[in-house]
Amino acid sequence: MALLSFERKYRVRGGTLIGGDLFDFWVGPFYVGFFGVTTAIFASLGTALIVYGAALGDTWNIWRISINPPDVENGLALAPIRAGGLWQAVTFCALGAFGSWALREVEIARKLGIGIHVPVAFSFAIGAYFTLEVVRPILMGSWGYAFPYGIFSHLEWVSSTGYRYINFHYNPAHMIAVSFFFITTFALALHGSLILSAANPGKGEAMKTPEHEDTFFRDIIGYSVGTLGIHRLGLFLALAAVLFSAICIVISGPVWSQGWPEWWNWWRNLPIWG
Ligand code: 07D
Ligand code: 07D
Ligand code: U10
Repeated sequence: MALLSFERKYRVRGGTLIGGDLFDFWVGPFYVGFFGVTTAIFASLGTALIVYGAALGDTWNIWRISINPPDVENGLALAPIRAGGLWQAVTFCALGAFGSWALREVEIARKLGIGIHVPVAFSFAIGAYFTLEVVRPILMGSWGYAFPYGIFSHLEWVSSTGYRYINFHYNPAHMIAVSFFFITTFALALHGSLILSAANPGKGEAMKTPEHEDTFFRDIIGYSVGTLGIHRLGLFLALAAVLFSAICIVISGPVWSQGWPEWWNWWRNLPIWG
């Protein structure tokens, strides 16, 4: 019940980006809005196209269903529906749905009078997807370089694309991205455990304060980033992980087409080794 009174106070009209009062209402727990309607249309259409693609294919095994992009030879042209055109339509729907979802987040943030940090963060994920499915294929001259929509098939794509460059671990941007993912989970583990430690000091004791949290880290490493600072840091780390992921894949092919281990020859070729 507490949540309902909260919702009555904060579920206000206005703040929409488009369409004024049209669709400015809720269905059950969900805010609808113009972009909720476009999300529902794109997501339903995209899902229906995937099911249609599965029906055209040779399996209903959920792990093996795959909607493949056109052959590399098709280049950047529109493809026949059974030869990659379906993949193109699904990609269009996916971008429509993800973009609509981000804009719906913006409208909700505007209603609440809060910042748009959440949609900005989501935009980085959309950016990585856009890089994989649109930017890199265009730079390489064919939709055939994009990943297919299937649970196992998209793993095959990651593996074969990795081996195409001999050992993807040698990609310097992949190294930075992987490290940022590791740092992100490390930071979240530290943050989650620190907050819970202050909230659960022991039976019968009062909850401890942010000063205790600060002091823990001053005592152990001589510095505390602060209670707001850790959230800024967390967001930065997570977004950097995704940004460097997008960089690592967009340079694979368009910028460097040999194996990634060879890229490191610049080190051996430094004049300082004599
Ligand atoms: C927990 C939030 C909930 C989201 C979930 C995903 C679908 C797909 C569609 C059958 C953390 C919902 C899934 C709607 C069903 C069909 C056609 C987010 C959480 C539960 N992958 N990937 C998975 C996607 C890429 C890679 C799982 C999407 C790139 C590896 C799931 C995309 C590369 C592994 C999945 C995408 C890549 C996975 C769990 C889009 C590099 C695994 C995801 C749109 C980024 C893991 C069988 C998860 C696995 C896995 C979805 C893109 C690599 C099916 C939607 C091409 C190496 N990916 N993926 O928990 O078990 O995310 O695979 O870009 O090992 Mg993938
Ligand atoms: C693209 C997801 C976007 C999602 C969106 C939302 C729905 C709705 C609905 C649940 C980017 C979708 C929402 C569908 C769902 C409901 C209701 C996120 C995206 C918009 N790698 N590698 C990465 C590691 C190796 C290779 C990134 C580790 C091998 C290739 C990350 C290892 C080879 C590519 C990463 C490892 C190889 C990558 C992925 C270890 C294979 C990429 C994260 C320990 C032989 C991909 C932009 C990411 C990339 C990528 C980690 C190993 C190849 C840094 C830890 C050596 C080809 N790898 N990798 O990008 O950069 O998320 O993509 O071995 O393309 Mg790698
Ligand atoms: C954080 C936090 C914090 C909190 C928090 C959180 C971060 C300050 C205060 C939040 C964190 C959590 C709750 C923890 C758990 C979260 C995760 C592990 C992340 C992963 C999340 C999930 C896996 C859940 C994903 C669920 C989703 C996306 C909801 C699915 C909803 C729908 C399908 C409906 C979407 C609504 C729309 C489109 C708006 C419009 C609505 C309508 C028109 C009505 C309904 C629509 C129809 C009838 C049409 C049908 C078609 C649709 C919807 C399209 C979909 C197609 C399908 C085929 C399904 O920091 O501390 O605490 O809590």
